Amino acid sequence: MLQLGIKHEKWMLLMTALWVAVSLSAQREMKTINDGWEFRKPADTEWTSVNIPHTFNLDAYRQPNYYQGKGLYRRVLTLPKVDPHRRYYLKIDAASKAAEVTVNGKSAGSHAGGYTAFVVDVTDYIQKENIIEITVDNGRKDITPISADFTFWGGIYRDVWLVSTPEQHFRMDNMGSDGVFVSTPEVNGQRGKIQVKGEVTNDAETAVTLEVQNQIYSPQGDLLQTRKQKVKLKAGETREFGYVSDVIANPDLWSPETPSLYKVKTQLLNPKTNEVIDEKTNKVGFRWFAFDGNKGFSLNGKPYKLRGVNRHQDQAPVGVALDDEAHRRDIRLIKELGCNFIRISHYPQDDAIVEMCDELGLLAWEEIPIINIVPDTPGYADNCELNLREMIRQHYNHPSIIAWGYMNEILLTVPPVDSPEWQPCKERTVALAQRLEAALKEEDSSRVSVMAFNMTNLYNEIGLDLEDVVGWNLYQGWYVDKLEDFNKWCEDQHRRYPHHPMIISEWGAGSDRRLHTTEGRAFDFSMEYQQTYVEHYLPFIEEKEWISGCTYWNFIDFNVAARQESMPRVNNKGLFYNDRTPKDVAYYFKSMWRKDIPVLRIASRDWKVRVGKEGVTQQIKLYSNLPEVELFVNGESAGKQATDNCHAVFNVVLPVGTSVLTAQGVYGNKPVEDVMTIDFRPLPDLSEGDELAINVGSNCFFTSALSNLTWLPDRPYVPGSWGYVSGEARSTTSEIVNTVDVPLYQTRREGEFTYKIDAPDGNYEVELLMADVTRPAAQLANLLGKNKSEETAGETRFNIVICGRQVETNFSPADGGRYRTAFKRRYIVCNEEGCITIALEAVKGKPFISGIKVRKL
Ligand code: GCB
Ligand code: CA
Repeated sequence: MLQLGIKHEKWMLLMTALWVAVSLSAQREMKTINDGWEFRKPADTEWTSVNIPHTFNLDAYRQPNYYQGKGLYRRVLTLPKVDPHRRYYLKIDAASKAAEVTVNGKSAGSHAGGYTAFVVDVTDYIQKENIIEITVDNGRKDITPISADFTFWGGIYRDVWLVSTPEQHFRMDNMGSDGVFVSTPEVNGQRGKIQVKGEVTNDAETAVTLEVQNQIYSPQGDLLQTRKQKVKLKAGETREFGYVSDVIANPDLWSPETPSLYKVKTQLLNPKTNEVIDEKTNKVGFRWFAFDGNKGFSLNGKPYKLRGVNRHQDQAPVGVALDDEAHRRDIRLIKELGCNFIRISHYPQDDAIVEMCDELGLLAWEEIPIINIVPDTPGYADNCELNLREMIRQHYNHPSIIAWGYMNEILLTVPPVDSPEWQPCKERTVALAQRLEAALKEEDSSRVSVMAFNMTNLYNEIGLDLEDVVGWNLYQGWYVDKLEDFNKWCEDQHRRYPHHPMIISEWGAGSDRRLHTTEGRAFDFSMEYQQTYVEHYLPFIEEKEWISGCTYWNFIDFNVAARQESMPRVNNKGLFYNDRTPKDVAYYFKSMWRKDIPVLRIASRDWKVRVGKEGVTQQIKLYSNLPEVELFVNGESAGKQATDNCHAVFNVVLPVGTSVLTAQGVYGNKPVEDVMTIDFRPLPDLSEGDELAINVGSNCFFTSALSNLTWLPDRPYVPGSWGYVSGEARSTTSEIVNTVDVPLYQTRREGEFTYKIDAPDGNYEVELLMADVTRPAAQLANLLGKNKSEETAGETRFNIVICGRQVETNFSPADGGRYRTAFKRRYIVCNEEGCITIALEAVKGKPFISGIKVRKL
């Protein structure tokens, strides 16, 4: 009896276990297999252990020519059992740029495209013990992008899933999509209908009759409608299903302000047992929109300005190997800034991004990366079309998406229009655009198509104006022309093509936290010029109703391995630093775009150490959406000011040392305050042993991130002080090697000139900083030839005379081929004249210096 009892218990346990196993395994199962991978490059002999998301391009943080080629991944995959009545798949959310998958040595599938997901059916290869190998290749030239201002990170940098389904399931081989598509064929304030379409596959060897059940839930979670349909499937058959729901009266509309989401649960049922065989849940937003060339954008019947940013996906130190929570964090930050729109640039991004746009309320433009030029490479156009269709099918169900894009600045690097290469290039480009436009509309006629143009009218002239909405990438006052030319460009386009709706899809200026100025100018990379630039553009965009909206370039400072400028390998036009802390300028946008909360910010977090003459005023800027603001320095009011264009600038005298700045305003009846501390240091006093450091040739203060020493902007000599006599200020965007203080060496004074520094007599250490940039580096096309004017012929040779003594004779800073290489030399000199003079005498070419530092011994 006792024995039997135990047996009985065991049997019961076994039955329970079996029952659990059967009922669980009846449905789809999905889990990540991101852990436990090994990686090597073909040339490596050793494997290293890695987790996914992973990129093999952290070298993009160090060098322009990052690795582009193959990367090998492998992993052991052990299954407790393989059920002959189930199907097994690998879903890879992104492998850049191409991937080949083998299971147990047998080829199971491949994919071309680095930004879209793909599914590989591994049912025929899978066993209990498996070796999965995935070879990726980011060097493929037949897969877009082939030229662009960002790093083509290689690797498996989004999730890898193991999916198993019963033999009947929603279609799995539909371009990485869910196989179930939802839309709102009818939507207005009074009525809404939901359409569900999809396909069911029967992988069994016998025919079956199943049911598809769709259930619609309200945003509050109430079940509103249930509809069942029969689907008869022969062995091996895939069959469509679809239905349009009954009317949902007075639907809760989706908008960025009210992101109400209905839910559609689509289930595949066994009609006899009612058992759920497969299931997909999608969220649906009721919203409609229109673009109009004259009236701009409208959402749910009302005029609506699109306010947004472009978003790249990288973050140091992991490159693009970001977890979902990092993607979601970005959408939160963008939303918090007051955006209602995002350009998911320049490529499809993680599902977490679009899901978050739906949830938090951001309208979205998503695009595939066809950039700068359409190459004449076999297979390229086919791959582009594939990637476009994949993007649309994979993200079709997201109400946030309103626009699909497929080309960015596609005429940027084309051959000149009077060259023989132009005609075939033009034909290729227009043909691809036409092909993609047709594919896009075939996939989804409920969204608009967009293309981003750069600053030439050629697009309109050769037939590239075929898309519904044009995005203009405009950089007047940065790469070219003056700030006012931005307004002129937009007005001119609107006058000539009034029916073509327009978004300002890019506009931006670079900024580097180490550079500050009171006289900002294009390409000085000061934080202040970036502010001037955006303060000019944004009011115009806001004011013109025929501009549908904008996306600032870019949300963050992002990695471009090949970019040079002040921060090599970084495009620093971000509103946020790459680590996602906001720059001061972000608060301008927040002040402009958020009216639901008070915004008041002392815009000097990026410039917390000021150096200047004692008693001379410093400018302190406040960004605010309040009508009036007041600033206090150490508790004393510096006055009240009305804000204009969401800012006010106070001129205040800061005492030496640390001061507390307090900004105050009123929102409604509530007081609002912002507080920060700022340091003020007087100009260096040589007789006190201070170091006088001069950023020769520059309008900017430069504070070294290493020593914290501030290099002062250059200026003409006046007695009693220091400065240059004659010469010309010049700058370069070329990368300078052998230094971290790159910007110091990118500006210089050139010509036969003298530098004079009034100083008490005595012995001094005089340090000269130099880097020969007469041979500029090759630059990205995006810089629009910014470096061309710098080219000078031949080498430079000169003599240097300090305090009457010739310290260098017939000297060439580029000796030994050291072009674009930073170096410093220190000279011990004796000043007997009350003034240290540094004279440059040309032997050949134009002499120059980039920086001067003086210290009394
Ligand atoms: C552009 C490109 C973008 C660049 C940007 C820039 O027009 O579309 O990819 O990063 O300019 O900063 O130059
Ligand atoms: Ca300099």
